[in-house]
Amino acid sequence: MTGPAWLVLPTFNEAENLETVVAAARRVLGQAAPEGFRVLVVDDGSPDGTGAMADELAAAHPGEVEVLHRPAREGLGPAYLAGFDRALSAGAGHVFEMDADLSHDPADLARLLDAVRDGADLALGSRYVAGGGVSDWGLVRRAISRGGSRYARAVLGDGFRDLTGGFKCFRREVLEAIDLPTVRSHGYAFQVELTYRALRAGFRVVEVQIVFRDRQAGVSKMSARIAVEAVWKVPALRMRRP
Ligand SMILES: Nc1nc2c(ncn2[C@@H]2O[C@H](COP(=O)(O)OP(=O)(O)OP(=O)(O)O)[C@@H](O)[C@H]2O)c(=O)[nH]1
Ligand SMILES: [Mg+2]
Repeated sequence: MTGPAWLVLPTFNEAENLETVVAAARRVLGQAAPEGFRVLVVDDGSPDGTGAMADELAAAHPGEVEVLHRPAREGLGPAYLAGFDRALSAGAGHVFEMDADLSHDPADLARLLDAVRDGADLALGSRYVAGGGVSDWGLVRRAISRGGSRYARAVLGDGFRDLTGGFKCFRREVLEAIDLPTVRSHGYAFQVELTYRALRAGFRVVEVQIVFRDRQAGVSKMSARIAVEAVWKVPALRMRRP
């Protein structure tokens, strides 16, 4: 018997998306996770009131929704690390990562969990395997994302199609084994680094096709700094290979 499934949902100014994404995640996990589930919103003091809204959802759905408030915006990586800590110490059996802007379809949580139940240690939502894709992105954004994944694949040489995505399901043993306190990356590099560490530790990683949808509400937090970090961090991961 494994512990409940925890969904870690990092938010920065997602007031327009939060209610919808939490409701959908509760619905899907309520069906898909017989061991129970928890939605953990990790908010970095969003000025648009996302944190207060998350508190209201937690009060309305005790035992299903919980909030971790962090005082300042520190980036996606540190928010996830804080969320993983909370989930693991509360006894999570599986831990999900998912964007809160509805780019990731909460319905796919069930398929990621199935992949892990079928024997994977880590399931990656993948845009670049058969059946996966990206809707509504322009040519430039598509090219940057595909190029980023090709780059990570070439440097790390692992054969995975989509290494920069942030829709994942981990067995708790993976997060326990990969020495989270020493992870320092923030954006896309954070996603590459976690997967790379899991592979190096000998875990079985599979890709599950997903269709990524551009955010319909709210503002993107992607920045040049995050992309630049990935350009130098990915080879740095490789160099640390024992
Ligand atoms: N807690 C926290 N969450 C963040 C931070 N930066 C981004 N997020 C959240 O992480 C998820 C992904 O961020 P996005 O802004 O969608 O970034 P993106 O997906 O790279 O960019 P778009 O495709 O343009 O939306 C969203 O749920 C954001 O609200 C941060 O510094 N702290
Ligand atoms: Mg997004």
